[in-house]
Amino acid sequence: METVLVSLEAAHLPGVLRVTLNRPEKLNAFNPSVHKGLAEAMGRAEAEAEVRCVLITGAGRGFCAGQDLTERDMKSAAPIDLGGGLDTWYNPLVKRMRALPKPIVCAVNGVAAGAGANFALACDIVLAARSASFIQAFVKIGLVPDCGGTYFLPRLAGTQRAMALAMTGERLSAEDAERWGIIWKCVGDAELQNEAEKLAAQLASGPTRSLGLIKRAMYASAGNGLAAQLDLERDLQREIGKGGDYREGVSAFLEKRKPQFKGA
Ligand code: LHQ
Repeated sequence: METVLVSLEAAHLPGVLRVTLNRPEKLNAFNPSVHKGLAEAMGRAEAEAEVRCVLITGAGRGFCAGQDLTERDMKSAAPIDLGGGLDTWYNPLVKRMRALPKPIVCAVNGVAAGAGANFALACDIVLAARSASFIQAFVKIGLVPDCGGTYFLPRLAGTQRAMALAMTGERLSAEDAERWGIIWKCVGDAELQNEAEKLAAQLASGPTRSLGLIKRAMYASAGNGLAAQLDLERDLQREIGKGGDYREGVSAFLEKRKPQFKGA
C-alpha cells in the first residue's frame, strides 16, 4: 500500500498536487516510507511547472500522529540518537516546504500530534475540521518539540501559549487553534475537503510567482527589522513587476474582466 498518495488531478483540480498521508490504521504516523513519499511529492512540486499549489491532507480519522513510535526497539540498551532522523527526514522536509515558491494548503482532517502537528504548521495556509485537534505530544514521551514547533508556535501564538502547549501536551481544539491564530480557519467536518479544494483551486489559478514571493517575504519577516523588510519588499516588487501576471492583472482590472494568470 502506498503510504503517501500523490496526484495531480488536471481535470478536477487543475494545478493542484494533492498529497494524502495514507496510513490510516496508524493515524498516518511518520515512518521512512511516509518520509520517502513526502520527499518525492516535494520533488514533484519543485520540478513541475504544472503544479501551482500543493494540498496536503490525511486519510481516515486522523491527520498525523507524529513519529511512528513502534519503529524503535526501546528494550535495547544501545544509546538512542534521535538527531539522525531529524537530519535525514524532518528538517529537510520543513525547509523544502518553506522554500517551495508555491503555496501549500493543509487540510487537517483529524488529530495532529507531535511532529504531525508541526508538519501542519509548516504549511502556508492551514484549514482544520471542527473535530480536529493539535497536540504537542512530545513532552508526554519525554521529548522536546521538533519539526519546527519551537519556531512556529511562539510566532503564531505567542511565547506564553506556545510554552504551555509544549510543556503540558494539552490538546488544542481546532476552534481554539483558529481563535489563537495558529491556523487560518476551522470549518465543519463535512465541509473541510470542499473548502480546502476551493482554496487550493483559487491559489492554483493565481499569479504563482506572486504567491511564491509573498511567501518568501512573509517568512523572511520573522528574522528582519523593518528597514530590511522594506528593502526586501522593494526588491521583490521590482522582480515581480517585470512578469506577465502583473501586466495581465492590471489590464484585466482596466478592462473590467477576470484576470487569466499564467503563473509566470
Ligand atoms: C500510533 C501512533 C504513533 C505509532 C497512534 N506511532 N502508532 C519523535 C521521535 C524520533 C525522532 C523524531 O521526532 C519525533 C517526533 C514526534 O512526533 S514525537 C510524538 C509522537 N507522537 C505521539 O506521541 C502521539 C502518540 N499518539 C497518541 O497520543 C494518540 O494516538 C492520539 C492522541 C494521537 C490519538 O488518540 P486516539 O484517537 O485515542 O487513537 P489511538 O491512540 O487509539 O490510535 C489509533 C491507532 O494508531 C493505535 O493503534 P492500534 O493498533 O492500537 O489500533 C495507535 O497505537 C496508533 N498510533 N499514534 N505515533
